[in-house]
Amino acid sequence: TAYTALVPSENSFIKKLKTSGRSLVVFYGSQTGTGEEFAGRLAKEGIRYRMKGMVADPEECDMEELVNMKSIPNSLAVFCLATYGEGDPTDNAMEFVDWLKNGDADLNGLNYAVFGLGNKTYEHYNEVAIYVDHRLEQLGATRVFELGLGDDDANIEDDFITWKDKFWPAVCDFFGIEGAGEDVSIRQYKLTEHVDALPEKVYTGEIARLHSYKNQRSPYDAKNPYLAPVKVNRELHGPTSERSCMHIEFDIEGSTMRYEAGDHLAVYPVNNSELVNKIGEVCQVDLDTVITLTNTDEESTKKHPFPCPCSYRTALTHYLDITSNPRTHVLKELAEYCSDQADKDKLKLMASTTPEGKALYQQWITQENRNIVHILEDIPSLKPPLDHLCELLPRLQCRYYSISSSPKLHPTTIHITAVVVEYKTPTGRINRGVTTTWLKEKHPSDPPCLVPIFVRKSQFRLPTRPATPVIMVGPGTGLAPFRGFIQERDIARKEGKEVGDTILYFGCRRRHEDYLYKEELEEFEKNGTLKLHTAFSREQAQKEYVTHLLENNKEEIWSVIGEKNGHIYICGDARNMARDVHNILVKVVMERGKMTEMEATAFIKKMDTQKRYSSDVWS
Ligand code: FMN
Repeated sequence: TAYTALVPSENSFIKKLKTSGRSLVVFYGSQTGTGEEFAGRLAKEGIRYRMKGMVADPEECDMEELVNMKSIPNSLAVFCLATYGEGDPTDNAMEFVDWLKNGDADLNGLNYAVFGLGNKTYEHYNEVAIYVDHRLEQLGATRVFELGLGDDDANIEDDFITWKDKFWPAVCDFFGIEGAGEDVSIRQYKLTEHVDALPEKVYTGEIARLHSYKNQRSPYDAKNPYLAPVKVNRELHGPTSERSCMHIEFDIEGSTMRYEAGDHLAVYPVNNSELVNKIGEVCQVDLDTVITLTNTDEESTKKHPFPCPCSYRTALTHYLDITSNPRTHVLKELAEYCSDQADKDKLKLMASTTPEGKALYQQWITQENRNIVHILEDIPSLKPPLDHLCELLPRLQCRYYSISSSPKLHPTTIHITAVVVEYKTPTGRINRGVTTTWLKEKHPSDPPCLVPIFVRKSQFRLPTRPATPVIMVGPGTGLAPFRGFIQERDIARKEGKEVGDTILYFGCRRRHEDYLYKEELEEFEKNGTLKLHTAFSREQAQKEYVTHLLENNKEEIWSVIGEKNGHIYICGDARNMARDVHNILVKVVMERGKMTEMEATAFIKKMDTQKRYSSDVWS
């Protein structure tokens, strides 16, 4: 409105920068916290170069103010931006990117740099960062340092620190800053211990609103999850399988929660109590101490790193990620708390960007897969204050699962299909997936086991007209969303609607071992709802996968996608499967559609834009 243009609002980052004597602002587009963490690290490091920095969430800022950045002398705006889905910005950067796209702001005089967060297994690798970097220049801004791209499939931490190492000298060059200051670690949060905290004022695991788990109020979302009772928890694998796959049904009756087949279910997990206790022992702290961590930067919109006040136990159980491999800046800050010089040197080396340091981090942290508990165990002289550790650890994230039911058949329950993650690390330890291990123990009971969940809408949808034929490629738990799709097509058929072919490609190791929902699928096949193609990779000498079946069914594929304007869906955790399927489709279109490779690729691309070619893949 005209108002905000005249009077700097709460959301004026320029005003904040000016009143606190800062010249560096680091914006982040982040969904699961990595981009936010990187932004925080950059803002903090600015002080070494006499550029006092501030982190900012574009969703909470008037981004139009970028045109006025030049009113702050020697100022710099950095953007740490993740890419999602089909090359989309994160929720919090959506509006900003739209503004760049649709507007024609004059950004002359704005100095900037962009670091992108992405994953090479996705087709639209780092598209948001690439676009923003290019668009800012187009609008007249000055690129101070080249675009950096982080690949979360390889080692994004390495990509980031390598970029950062060259970024700062370039910034110094650009602004004529001479010599870096001391590399001192400054605490971001101040500790308060509460001796007589009133229990009703203390958070016990709520994501945002105090007592939100006691008095639940819809609508439910990421900040306000619904505590759903577990109604069913059943093993899907046969007794000979060495793995476990759970079919879980959450009760949503009376919650007003709605979902559609193809949506995702987010689950907030809880950390294992043995790991939590171990940290308490090493740090020699009573985990039931109630604390508040308060940001020392008063301008920051983030007052606390997690809901405070809460006990250390709550923080370590509900709010902090204690099972991932810690990033280098955590090791660097922890190094100061080693009483043994050799231990200190080792941590510092791992946090450095020297080739030896990177190699050691790669081996000792990444390959040998150590989490914070393993590090504390293996470096006995390391005794960090627990409040500092809590400041450094990243937030525990919710996990997303493809919903495996249709609301048309199951209006009051949401189903998921999840493999229990458990493996031995090179140091002989057993690592367990936080969420699946926790869910494994949740069975129907009275009182019920409650799990904090919310539904995230997806783009993964059946065609609006049931008459449109569909091909679904879903090996392993990639079957999940298709179970919902098939249920929906079955209902349409039983209602007497005209339903096009519903074709499923499913694959697993052996039919008696990990063939998920075998009876259900065979029943759908028998009643005429489903055409089923199965590949059992380990039942014969020659490995057979769904991709092999696709290669042998070119006629059927072309009939669906070429002749009947049908849809094709791919889902699964097979890293390269989506690419393989894409290549096979190009071949099918070339052969059956009599097109050149270029025309065939364009044909598939068009299916993509028409939402007739969708994938829901994870790696
Ligand atoms: N990276 C890409 O480069 N392109 C994508 O299209 C893309 N889609 C993603 C979709 C999902 C569901 C997930 C979980 C990740 C995707 N990624 C993609 C990778 C993320 O951008 C990457 O992991 C990044 O580090 C996340 O940053 P954040 O923690 O700040 O949200």
